Amino acid sequence: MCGSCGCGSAAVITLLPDRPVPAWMGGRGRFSRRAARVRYLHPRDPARSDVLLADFDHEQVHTDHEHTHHEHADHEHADHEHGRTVELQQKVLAKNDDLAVRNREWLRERGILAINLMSSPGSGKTTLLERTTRELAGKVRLSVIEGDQETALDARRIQAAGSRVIQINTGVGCHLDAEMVAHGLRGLDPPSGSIVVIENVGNLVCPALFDLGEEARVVLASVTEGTDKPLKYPHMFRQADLVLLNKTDLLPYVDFDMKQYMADLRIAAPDALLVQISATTGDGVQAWYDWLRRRVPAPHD
Ligand SMILES: Nc1nc2c(ncn2[C@@H]2O[C@H](COP(=O)(O)OP(=O)(O)OP(=O)(O)O)[C@@H](O)[C@H]2O)c(=O)[nH]1
Ligand SMILES: [Mg+2]
Repeated sequence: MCGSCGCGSAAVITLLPDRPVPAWMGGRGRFSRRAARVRYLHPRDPARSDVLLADFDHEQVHTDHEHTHHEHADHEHADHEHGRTVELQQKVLAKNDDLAVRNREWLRERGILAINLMSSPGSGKTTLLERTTRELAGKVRLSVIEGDQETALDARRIQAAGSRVIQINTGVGCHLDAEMVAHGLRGLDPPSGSIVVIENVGNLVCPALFDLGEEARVVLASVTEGTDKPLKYPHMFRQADLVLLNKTDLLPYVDFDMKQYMADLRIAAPDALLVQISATTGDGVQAWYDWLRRRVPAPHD
């Protein structure tokens, strides 16, 4: 899991004896500081775009790791023959879950539905959201939270397509968390009766662990990633309400076994709906639009 921020709280890490122990695990290595920034891009007015809404870091979270480490060092560190095993604490995830509950309440009180869109890097999340923005304009009120380690490139694409958008840059972090999304939601201020799609940082591992307060989870896979992903990344697929299999226009050119994929997905995510799409050509996207439209919440007065 993500060693940079220690978010894999239940992870067991084995350090080889000749490697320096990083500071957050009690060694003298460099302390890893994780910053996050939230920026707003107005859909039409560049003068009101790129406003820095929040600039915060997660030093406290890391300090908690350190603190816990020193307090419980005797219990948690076991010396093994070939290394040192450290069990990290559940604190980060527990704190995140509390904040996610608050996000969910915040959204429910306002009649807003949030969807957590997750995938590997480059599966086509932003391409799909650009098309969705254009094709559902005037039918569904949509806004987007963009999560990337750096740049506002994806937010600018969404802005150009016409949706309200907030970019969250996670620095070294490899996933969004509920605190970042809370900042993003307040900056975005989506209207009642609308949908917010949260494009998570491209990563098939860590985002699956972090509840953001969403109502539904969508995993976007693509045929160029290979057939075996549901079995190799079961945590990501297990929690999906909908799996979109993208880039089907490339099926004639890639080695992808659709029958095997469907069978494996049934094992990893028995209840997930599978929809085959091409975000580039638009094939199959109507089923995604129908799925979205069925979930539009009633606006509050
Ligand atoms: N052939 C084909 N290419 C696609 C399709 N969808 C996206 N792409 C291409 O895939 C590349 C990555 O697309 P993005 O939409 O940026 O992917 P992403 O998941 O948002 O990427 P990250 O935000 O970096 O994780 C781009 O070159 C897209 O043009 C598709 O359905 N078919
Ligand atoms: Mg993207």
